Amino acid sequence: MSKVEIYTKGYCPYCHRAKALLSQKGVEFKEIAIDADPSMREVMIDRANGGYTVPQIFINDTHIGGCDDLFALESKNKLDALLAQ
Ligand SMILES: N[C@@H](CCC(=O)N[C@@H](CS)C(=O)NCC(=O)O)C(=O)O
Repeated sequence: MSKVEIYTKGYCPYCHRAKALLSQKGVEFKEIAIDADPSMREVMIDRANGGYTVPQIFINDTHIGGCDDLFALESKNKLDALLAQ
């Protein structure tokens, strides 16, 4: 099963949308709430090569991007293969 990590904030419609898609697919993910632990914001920005909006999503340590990027993979039928790795 793939390792899925998602950096989030509490009030973030894009985060909710991304998590809903993953949940709908039955994917387990690790959520890192950067508002609960601000030091994680720096970690997120570093791992996301400067990406500072939430969510930032990683599958098996590969940076996927944000919610729109996740849905773009889904619409190209590429997400399931990544999640199956
Ligand atoms: N296109 C981005 C939009 C993400 C976005 O705008 N997120 C908002 C929160 S919902 C954000 O991070 N705003 C800047 C901030 O909170 O510092 C995506 O699909 O993930």
